[in-house]
Amino acid sequence: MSLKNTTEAVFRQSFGYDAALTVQAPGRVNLIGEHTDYNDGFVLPCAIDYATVVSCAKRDDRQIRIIAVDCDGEQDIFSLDEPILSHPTQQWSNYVRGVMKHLQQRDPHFGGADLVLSGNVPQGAGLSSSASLEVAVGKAIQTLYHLTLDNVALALNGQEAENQFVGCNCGIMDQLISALGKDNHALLIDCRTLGTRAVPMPDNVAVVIINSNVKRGLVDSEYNARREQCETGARFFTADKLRDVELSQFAAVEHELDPIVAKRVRHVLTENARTLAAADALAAGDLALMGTLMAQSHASMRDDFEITVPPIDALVDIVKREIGDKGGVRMTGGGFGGCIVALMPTDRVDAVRQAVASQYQRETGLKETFYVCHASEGTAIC
Ligand code: GAF
Repeated sequence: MSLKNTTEAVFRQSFGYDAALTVQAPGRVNLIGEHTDYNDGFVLPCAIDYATVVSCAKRDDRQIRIIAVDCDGEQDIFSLDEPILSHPTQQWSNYVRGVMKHLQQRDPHFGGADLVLSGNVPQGAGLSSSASLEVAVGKAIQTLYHLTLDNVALALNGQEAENQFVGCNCGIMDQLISALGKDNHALLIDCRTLGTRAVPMPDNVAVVIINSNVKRGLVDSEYNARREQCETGARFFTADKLRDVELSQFAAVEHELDPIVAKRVRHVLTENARTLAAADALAAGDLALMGTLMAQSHASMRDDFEITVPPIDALVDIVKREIGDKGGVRMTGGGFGGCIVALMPTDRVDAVRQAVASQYQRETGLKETFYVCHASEGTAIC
């Protein structure tokens, strides 16, 4: 049964009437440009064909009722007329509560709603299941109540909810690509202006995502530490953000910086340059150049930003050996586990799948999960 059929059927069974509409918002994979978004830099993600789906209807009171199909049908209910506080035990409902609270601050012209949620974005894999939930819930209320907020505002609202309500200090990439993704395209996003350029995916190229299934620990604390190190670097240059620092400027004074901060700054500055080059390489269908840039990105995340872990490095090496210069592969997302992303001719996918199946577990003791994805449209009514 499709997600939409599921949420609509659960809606009918649970609330005793039909949902007025169903919306979806996708997860994402970032092709290149890691830890650059909160430095006002460039990223090149695409939305994927895994999504969170919300069936919904207006209520004529000020209550929000929600059912999470994937959490054993757990429910939450709260009022828009009382201060919206964190749920003490149900983490999933804090994404919904946070979105509602911040939406009220942006545009209070909405009332109650019944919502049923379900999704197939792998959770905890670094593919932005939470951003897709935030954007989907925002889209549901925007559509039900004809709010004048556009999809960029829904993305900013989701980020605000995540930063201020859930307490995770993420950048804007994940929510923005979930809101604006374009079928068969990646988006080059300027995280300072939020301007985007759609970059067509070349014909016969597969987007492969492989989950290392490394248990991710310390992700939040390490993420925040990286952010602080980047801010320290920007302050050294009396810059607002590392986006304002030139590579030549950095090279001239690199030795004066704290060595760890210097490595973090080098990653961000070189990653921004690689991301801009990658958008052009992808647009030109130049998979060999894409491969070189993705390999450099991975090395920079491993050696300078220090966010990869040995099983992820092993997985990247296995795929690299198999695809050679016919494609690219790197870790994707915040780091410390999660997924790798690879671009390759579609006729190579089976060989890569087999190579990973026969080598990854032997080398690391872990079993991978393999996804062949399609670059997809952002949030929409289903
Ligand atoms: C996580 C964050 F949510 C993003 O904002 C981004 O910083 C990413 O890590 C690293 O590129 O997904």
